[in-house]
Amino acid sequence: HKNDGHDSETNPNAKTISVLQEMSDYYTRTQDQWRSIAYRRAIATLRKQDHKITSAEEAAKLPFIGSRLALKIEEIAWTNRLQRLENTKLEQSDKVLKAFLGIYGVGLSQASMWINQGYQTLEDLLAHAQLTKNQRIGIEHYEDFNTRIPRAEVEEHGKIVSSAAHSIDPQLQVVIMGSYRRGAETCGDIDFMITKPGATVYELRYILLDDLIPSLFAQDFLQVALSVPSKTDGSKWHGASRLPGRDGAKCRRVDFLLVPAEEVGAALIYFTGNDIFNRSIRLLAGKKGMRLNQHGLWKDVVRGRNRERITQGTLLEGRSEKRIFQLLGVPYRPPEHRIC
Ligand code: DCP
Ligand code: MG
Ligand code: MN
Repeated sequence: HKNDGHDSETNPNAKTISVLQEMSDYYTRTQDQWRSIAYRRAIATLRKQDHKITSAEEAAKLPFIGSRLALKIEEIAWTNRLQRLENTKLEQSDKVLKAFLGIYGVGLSQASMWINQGYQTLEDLLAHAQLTKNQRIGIEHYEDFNTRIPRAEVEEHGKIVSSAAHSIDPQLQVVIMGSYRRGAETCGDIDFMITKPGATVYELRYILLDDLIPSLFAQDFLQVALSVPSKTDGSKWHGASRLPGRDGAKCRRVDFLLVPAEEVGAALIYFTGNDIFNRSIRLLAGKKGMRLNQHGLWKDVVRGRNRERITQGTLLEGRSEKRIFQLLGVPYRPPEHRIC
């Protein structure tokens, strides 16, 4: 989840937060955006409290917590559960939706389409639905891809990728990003940034596609490719890896991001996340008349009538993560604190 397990033992409102998070996820699935956001805001408020909130009266005085949410917080604090959440768990349609959304690459529209077509289980889909190659892989690895990866195992995958990279080119740098860089105890997938001093993304693509990926397949480390850049376009490779020669080792989702040296700072911010932190820091850049993306921080972006971008603008900074924070006028936030 969004909190990377930081709340789990330490936060006095951990239980309340996790129940409210489940409610927010439920409303996201049912496309009730307004409620989903209301729950997320309440969670953010609770996370900042230094003691357990046990009464509706106290809860209602906090920012972003209305009287109805306050009553729910009281109910959770006293009973360790929320009747409203228990009710959602009995909804058959939500169970199916949840299951289908757990397939790699499947979003709400695809999942709802299958449900409307009458499919109820993963077995139904495998037997009767028209599936893409990736959807089939996603279902075949359903359990593995939905199991969190312990931090120590992420590091083992990292060692294999680094040593393959270094034997191809000692100048290649491999950094583990995503929830791992934020310090999470367990990760949903393994995110690698691949960079090399002076190299363009064009050059990195050749190294990845001609050397690194084949070498990792040859070691029986990579198992499948899900999404691959072409020789001329793209900077992301998605697939799955498994620690070779281990009985019962799980197949893990892995992502590679190719980053030219002059974009490393912006890529560090983008690929460290989390996704909600990224949204808010990009919004902040926009408010200050700048634009932040995975390539850099830009100024003087020319926009048309409908705010559509006409020019890229001028690059202010791409190389240094700290400098980007500085130019945005906000104190540097270490990765462990980029959880929203
Ligand atoms: N990212 C983003 N917006 C998205 C998806 C990703 O900004 N829609 C960025 C922020 C993420 C990073 O890419 O932190 C890596 O994406 P992951 O989906 O791998 O997410 P995390 O690594 O943060 O979490 P998990 O442990 O679930 O993989
Ligand atoms: Mg990740
Ligand atoms: Mn990822």
